[in-house]
Amino acid sequence: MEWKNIEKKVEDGIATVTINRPKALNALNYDTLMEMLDCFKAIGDSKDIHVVIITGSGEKAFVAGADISFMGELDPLEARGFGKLGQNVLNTIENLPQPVIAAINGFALGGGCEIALACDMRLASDRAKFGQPEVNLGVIPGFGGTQRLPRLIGKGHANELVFSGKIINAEEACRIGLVNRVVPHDQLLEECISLAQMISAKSPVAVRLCKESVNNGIEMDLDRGCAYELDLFSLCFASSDQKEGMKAFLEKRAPKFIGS
Ligand code: DAK
Repeated sequence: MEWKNIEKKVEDGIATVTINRPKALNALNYDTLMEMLDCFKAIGDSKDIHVVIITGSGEKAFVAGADISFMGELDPLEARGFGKLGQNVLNTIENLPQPVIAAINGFALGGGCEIALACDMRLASDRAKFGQPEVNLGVIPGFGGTQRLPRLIGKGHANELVFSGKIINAEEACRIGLVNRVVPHDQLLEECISLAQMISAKSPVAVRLCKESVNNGIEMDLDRGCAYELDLFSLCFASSDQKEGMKAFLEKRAPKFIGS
Protein backbone atom coordinates (compact mmCIF):
# COMPACT_ATOMS: atom_id res chain seq x y z
CA MET A 1 0.00 0.00 0.00
CA GLU A 2 1.31 3.44 -0.90
CA TRP A 3 1.32 5.96 1.96
CA LYS A 4 0.55 9.63 1.33
CA ASN A 5 -0.35 10.79 4.82
CA ILE A 6 2.15 9.05 7.05
CA GLU A 7 5.89 8.42 7.09
CA LYS A 8 7.90 5.68 8.78
CA LYS A 9 11.60 5.80 9.55
CA VAL A 10 13.47 2.94 11.22
CA GLU A 11 16.85 3.48 12.85
CA ASP A 12 18.65 1.18 15.29
CA GLY A 13 15.49 -0.78 16.06
CA ILE A 14 13.41 2.36 16.71
CA ALA A 15 10.54 3.09 14.31
CA THR A 16 9.31 6.68 14.15
CA VAL A 17 5.89 7.05 12.55
CA THR A 18 4.88 10.59 11.61
CA ILE A 19 1.29 11.55 10.77
CA ASN A 20 1.89 13.88 7.87
CA ARG A 21 -1.02 16.12 6.87
CA PRO A 22 0.25 19.39 8.34
CA LYS A 23 -2.15 21.57 6.30
CA ALA A 24 -5.07 19.93 8.12
CA LEU A 25 -3.12 19.79 11.41
CA ASN A 26 -2.65 16.03 10.78
CA ALA A 27 -6.39 15.36 11.11
CA LEU A 28 -7.40 11.73 10.61
CA ASN A 29 -9.40 11.01 7.47
CA TYR A 30 -10.24 7.55 6.14
CA ASP A 31 -7.08 7.21 4.02
CA THR A 32 -4.80 8.24 6.89
CA LEU A 33 -6.37 5.65 9.20
CA MET A 34 -6.03 2.94 6.52
CA GLU A 35 -2.35 3.82 6.04
CA MET A 36 -1.79 3.76 9.81
CA LEU A 37 -3.39 0.32 10.05
CA ASP A 38 -1.13 -0.98 7.28
CA CYS A 39 1.96 0.57 8.88
CA PHE A 40 1.32 -0.60 12.46
CA LYS A 41 0.37 -4.13 11.40
CA ALA A 42 3.74 -4.46 9.63
CA ILE A 43 5.56 -3.02 12.67
CA GLY A 44 3.84 -5.59 14.90
CA ASP A 45 5.17 -8.39 12.70
CA SER A 46 8.76 -7.09 12.81
CA LYS A 47 11.32 -8.70 15.08
CA ASP A 48 13.82 -5.94 14.27
CA ILE A 49 11.77 -3.05 15.66
CA HIS A 50 12.01 -2.78 19.44
CA VAL A 51 10.32 0.55 20.19
CA VAL A 52 7.90 2.78 18.28
CA ILE A 53 7.54 6.57 18.45
CA ILE A 54 4.44 8.30 17.05
CA THR A 55 4.48 12.01 16.31
CA GLY A 56 2.89 14.64 14.06
CA SER A 57 4.50 16.68 11.31
CA GLY A 58 4.73 20.47 11.30
CA GLU A 59 5.10 22.93 14.11
CA LYS A 60 1.52 23.05 15.40
CA ALA A 61 -0.06 19.66 15.81
CA PHE A 62 0.37 16.10 16.94
CA VAL A 63 -3.11 15.26 15.55
CA ALA A 64 -6.00 17.76 15.73
CA GLY A 65 -8.60 15.00 15.73
CA ALA A 66 -10.69 13.08 13.29
CA ASP A 67 -11.10 14.99 10.02
CA ILE A 68 -14.21 17.11 10.50
CA SER A 69 -14.67 17.84 6.79
CA PHE A 70 -14.61 14.09 6.12
CA MET A 71 -16.96 13.23 9.02
CA GLY A 72 -19.47 15.98 8.26
CA GLU A 73 -20.97 14.10 5.32
CA LEU A 74 -21.23 10.62 6.88
CA ASP A 75 -24.53 8.78 7.36
CA PRO A 76 -24.93 6.69 10.56
CA LEU A 77 -23.65 3.47 9.01
CA GLU A 78 -20.66 5.20 7.44
CA ALA A 79 -19.98 6.91 10.79
CA ARG A 80 -20.03 3.53 12.48
CA GLY A 81 -17.60 2.14 9.89
CA PHE A 82 -15.28 5.14 10.33
CA GLY A 83 -15.43 4.77 14.13
CA LYS A 84 -14.69 1.04 13.84
CA LEU A 85 -11.69 1.73 11.60
CA GLY A 86 -10.36 4.30 14.09
CA GLN A 87 -10.83 1.91 17.00
CA ASN A 88 -9.13 -0.86 15.01
CA VAL A 89 -6.10 1.42 14.42
CA LEU A 90 -5.90 2.40 18.09
CA ASN A 91 -6.34 -1.20 19.28
CA THR A 92 -3.55 -2.21 16.91
CA ILE A 93 -1.28 0.46 18.40
CA GLU A 94 -2.20 -0.50 21.97
CA ASN A 95 -1.64 -4.20 21.29
CA LEU A 96 1.63 -3.87 19.40
CA PRO A 97 4.17 -6.18 21.04
CA GLN A 98 6.65 -3.27 21.14
CA PRO A 99 6.38 -0.32 23.55
CA VAL A 100 4.97 2.80 21.91
CA ILE A 101 5.89 6.37 22.89
CA ALA A 102 3.67 9.29 21.86
CA ALA A 103 5.84 12.34 21.09
CA ILE A 104 3.13 14.98 21.44
CA ASN A 105 4.45 17.99 19.62
CA GLY A 106 1.34 20.21 19.52
CA PHE A 107 -2.46 19.92 19.45
CA ALA A 108 -3.66 16.46 20.55
CA LEU A 109 -7.40 16.89 20.27
CA GLY A 110 -10.24 14.41 19.92
CA GLY A 111 -8.91 11.44 17.94
CA GLY A 112 -5.41 12.88 18.42
CA CYS A 113 -5.68 12.71 22.20
CA GLU A 114 -7.14 9.22 21.76
CA ILE A 115 -4.08 8.10 19.74
CA ALA A 116 -1.86 9.34 22.57
CA LEU A 117 -4.01 7.38 25.04
CA ALA A 118 -3.48 4.17 23.06
CA CYS A 119 0.30 4.58 23.40
CA ASP A 120 2.22 3.13 26.34
CA MET A 121 3.98 6.37 27.32
CA ARG A 122 3.33 10.02 26.53
CA LEU A 123 5.97 12.75 26.41
CA ALA A 124 4.70 16.24 25.63
CA SER A 125 6.29 19.35 24.22
CA ASP A 126 5.73 22.44 26.35
CA ARG A 127 3.63 23.69 23.41
CA ALA A 128 1.28 20.68 23.40
CA LYS A 129 -2.44 21.14 24.02
CA PHE A 130 -4.93 18.43 24.91
CA GLY A 131 -8.68 18.01 24.81
CA GLN A 132 -11.71 15.95 23.82
CA PRO A 133 -13.70 18.71 22.10
CA GLU A 134 -16.22 16.38 20.41
CA VAL A 135 -19.14 17.89 22.38
CA ASN A 136 -18.52 21.14 20.46
CA LEU A 137 -19.44 19.20 17.32
CA GLY A 138 -22.48 17.38 18.68
CA VAL A 139 -20.74 14.01 19.00
CA ILE A 140 -18.96 12.00 21.66
CA PRO A 141 -15.39 10.67 21.48
CA GLY A 142 -15.49 7.71 19.13
CA PHE A 143 -12.00 6.26 19.17
CA GLY A 144 -12.08 4.99 22.76
CA GLY A 145 -11.72 8.35 24.55
CA THR A 146 -14.54 7.76 27.03
CA GLN A 147 -12.93 4.42 27.90
CA ARG A 148 -9.15 4.91 27.95
CA LEU A 149 -9.15 8.43 29.42
CA PRO A 150 -10.96 7.56 32.72
CA ARG A 151 -8.82 4.41 33.01
CA LEU A 152 -5.68 6.54 32.77
CA ILE A 153 -6.52 9.70 34.71
CA GLY A 154 -9.62 8.69 36.71
CA LYS A 155 -13.29 9.47 36.15
CA GLY A 156 -13.37 12.97 37.61
CA HIS A 157 -10.62 14.50 35.46
CA ALA A 158 -11.80 12.53 32.40
CA ASN A 159 -15.39 13.69 32.82
CA GLU A 160 -14.26 17.31 33.11
CA LEU A 161 -12.43 17.07 29.78
CA VAL A 162 -15.07 15.03 27.94
CA PHE A 163 -18.15 16.95 29.19
CA SER A 164 -16.70 20.45 28.78
CA GLY A 165 -14.61 19.98 25.64
CA LYS A 166 -12.04 22.28 27.23
CA ILE A 167 -8.47 22.42 26.01
CA ILE A 168 -5.65 22.16 28.55
CA ASN A 169 -1.94 22.87 28.25
CA ALA A 170 0.90 20.40 28.70
CA GLU A 171 1.62 21.37 32.30
CA GLU A 172 -2.00 20.74 33.32
CA ALA A 173 -2.00 17.47 31.33
CA CYS A 174 1.05 16.38 33.32
CA ARG A 175 -0.54 17.41 36.62
CA ILE A 176 -3.58 15.18 36.01
CA GLY A 177 -1.47 12.24 34.81
CA LEU A 178 -2.33 12.46 31.12
CA VAL A 179 1.35 12.71 30.13
CA ASN A 180 4.50 11.30 31.73
CA ARG A 181 6.44 14.53 31.44
CA VAL A 182 6.76 17.82 29.62
CA VAL A 183 9.95 18.78 27.80
CA PRO A 184 11.07 21.87 25.88
CA HIS A 185 9.59 21.74 22.37
CA ASP A 186 12.90 21.47 20.52
CA GLN A 187 14.08 18.60 22.75
CA LEU A 188 10.96 16.45 22.41
CA LEU A 189 12.14 14.00 19.77
CA GLU A 190 15.60 13.75 21.32
CA GLU A 191 14.01 12.86 24.70
CA CYS A 192 11.74 10.28 23.09
CA ILE A 193 14.65 8.70 21.21
CA SER A 194 16.75 8.61 24.34
CA LEU A 195 13.93 6.81 26.22
CA ALA A 196 13.45 4.47 23.24
CA GLN A 197 17.19 3.68 23.19
CA MET A 198 17.14 2.91 26.89
CA ILE A 199 14.27 0.45 26.36
CA SER A 200 15.68 -1.10 23.20
CA ALA A 201 18.95 -1.95 24.98
CA LYS A 202 16.98 -4.27 27.29
CA SER A 203 15.84 -7.83 26.59
CA PRO A 204 13.19 -7.57 23.86
CA VAL A 205 11.57 -10.73 25.19
CA ALA A 206 11.27 -9.29 28.69
CA VAL A 207 10.10 -5.87 27.48
CA ARG A 208 7.36 -7.41 25.30
CA LEU A 209 6.19 -9.62 28.19
CA CYS A 210 6.21 -6.60 30.56
CA LYS A 211 3.87 -4.80 28.16
CA GLU A 212 1.61 -7.83 27.87
CA SER A 213 1.52 -8.24 31.63
CA VAL A 214 0.63 -4.58 32.30
CA ASN A 215 -1.92 -4.25 29.48
CA ASN A 216 -3.78 -7.49 30.12
CA GLY A 217 -3.30 -7.56 33.89
CA ILE A 218 -4.75 -4.09 34.43
CA GLU A 219 -8.16 -5.36 33.30
CA MET A 220 -8.06 -8.22 35.89
CA ASP A 221 -8.51 -8.25 39.66
CA LEU A 222 -5.24 -8.22 41.61
CA ASP A 223 -5.14 -11.98 42.31
CA ARG A 224 -5.72 -12.93 38.68
CA GLY A 225 -3.33 -10.22 37.53
CA CYS A 226 -0.56 -11.53 39.78
CA ALA A 227 -1.23 -15.11 38.64
CA TYR A 228 -1.00 -13.93 35.03
CA GLU A 229 2.25 -12.09 35.80
CA LEU A 230 3.63 -15.28 37.33
CA ASP A 231 2.91 -17.22 34.13
CA LEU A 232 4.71 -14.62 32.01
CA PHE A 233 7.55 -14.43 34.54
CA SER A 234 8.01 -18.20 34.24
CA LEU A 235 7.89 -17.96 30.45
CA CYS A 236 10.98 -15.71 30.54
CA PHE A 237 12.94 -18.75 31.69
CA ALA A 238 12.37 -20.35 28.28
CA SER A 239 14.33 -17.53 26.63
CA SER A 240 18.01 -17.14 25.78
CA ASP A 241 17.70 -13.54 26.99
CA GLN A 242 17.01 -14.71 30.57
CA LYS A 243 20.04 -17.01 30.51
CA GLU A 244 22.25 -14.32 29.02
CA GLY A 245 20.95 -11.56 31.36
CA MET A 246 21.64 -13.52 34.53
CA LYS A 247 24.94 -14.96 33.27
CA ALA A 248 26.17 -11.50 32.28
CA PHE A 249 25.29 -10.12 35.72
CA LEU A 250 27.25 -12.88 37.45
CA GLU A 251 30.19 -12.39 35.08
CA LYS A 252 30.06 -8.62 35.72
CA ARG A 253 29.64 -7.69 32.06
CA ALA A 254 26.97 -6.07 29.90
CA PRO A 255 24.40 -8.55 28.51
CA LYS A 256 24.06 -9.22 24.78
CA PHE A 257 20.38 -9.83 24.23
CA ILE A 258 19.19 -11.52 21.06
CA GLY A 259 15.45 -11.23 21.58
CA SER A 260 14.61 -14.89 21.80
N1 DAK B 1 -10.42 18.20 10.85
C1 DAK B 1 -10.24 18.77 9.64
N2 DAK B 1 -9.50 19.88 9.45
C2 DAK B 1 -8.93 20.42 10.53
C3 DAK B 1 -9.07 19.88 11.83
C4 DAK B 1 -9.87 18.69 11.97
N3 DAK B 1 -10.04 18.05 13.14
N4 DAK B 1 -8.38 20.65 12.70
C5 DAK B 1 -7.83 21.64 11.97
N5 DAK B 1 -8.15 21.51 10.67
C6 DAK B 1 -7.75 22.38 9.55
C7 DAK B 1 -8.49 23.70 9.59
O1 DAK B 1 -9.79 23.57 9.01
C8 DAK B 1 -7.57 24.58 8.78
O2 DAK B 1 -7.77 24.30 7.41
P1 DAK B 1 -7.79 25.49 6.30
O3 DAK B 1 -8.87 26.40 6.72
O4 DAK B 1 -6.40 26.11 6.40
O5 DAK B 1 -8.03 24.77 5.02
C9 DAK B 1 -6.19 24.07 9.16
O6 DAK B 1 -6.40 22.76 9.70
C10 DAK B 1 -5.52 24.92 10.23
O7 DAK B 1 -6.40 25.04 11.32
P2 DAK B 1 -6.84 26.46 11.97
O8 DAK B 1 -6.74 27.54 10.94
O9 DAK B 1 -8.14 26.25 12.63
O10 DAK B 1 -5.67 26.64 13.02
P3 DAK B 1 -5.76 27.41 14.41
O11 DAK B 1 -4.36 27.47 14.94
O12 DAK B 1 -6.51 28.69 14.28
O13 DAK B 1 -6.63 26.47 15.37
C11 DAK B 1 -7.24 24.35 16.38
C12 DAK B 1 -6.11 25.21 15.72
C13 DAK B 1 -6.66 22.95 16.58
C14 DAK B 1 -7.62 24.95 17.73
C15 DAK B 1 -8.47 24.36 15.44
O14 DAK B 1 -8.04 23.98 14.12
C16 DAK B 1 -9.53 23.38 15.86
O15 DAK B 1 -10.30 23.63 16.77
N6 DAK B 1 -9.61 22.22 15.17
C17 DAK B 1 -10.61 21.22 15.41
C18 DAK B 1 -10.24 20.44 16.64
C19 DAK B 1 -11.30 19.42 16.97
O16 DAK B 1 -12.47 19.75 17.22
N7 DAK B 1 -10.87 18.17 16.99
C20 DAK B 1 -11.75 17.07 17.35
C21 DAK B 1 -12.31 16.52 16.10
S1 DAK B 1 -13.62 15.43 16.50
C22 DAK B 1 -16.52 8.87 15.69
C23 DAK B 1 -15.24 8.53 15.71
C24 DAK B 1 -14.32 9.46 16.10
C25 DAK B 1 -14.66 10.71 16.46
C26 DAK B 1 -15.96 11.03 16.44
C27 DAK B 1 -16.89 10.13 16.08
N8 DAK B 1 -17.51 7.93 15.25
C28 DAK B 1 -17.69 6.70 15.94
C29 DAK B 1 -18.08 8.18 14.02
C30 DAK B 1 -13.64 11.65 16.76
C31 DAK B 1 -13.90 12.93 16.65
C32 DAK B 1 -12.90 13.96 16.68
O17 DAK B 1 -11.73 13.76 16.77
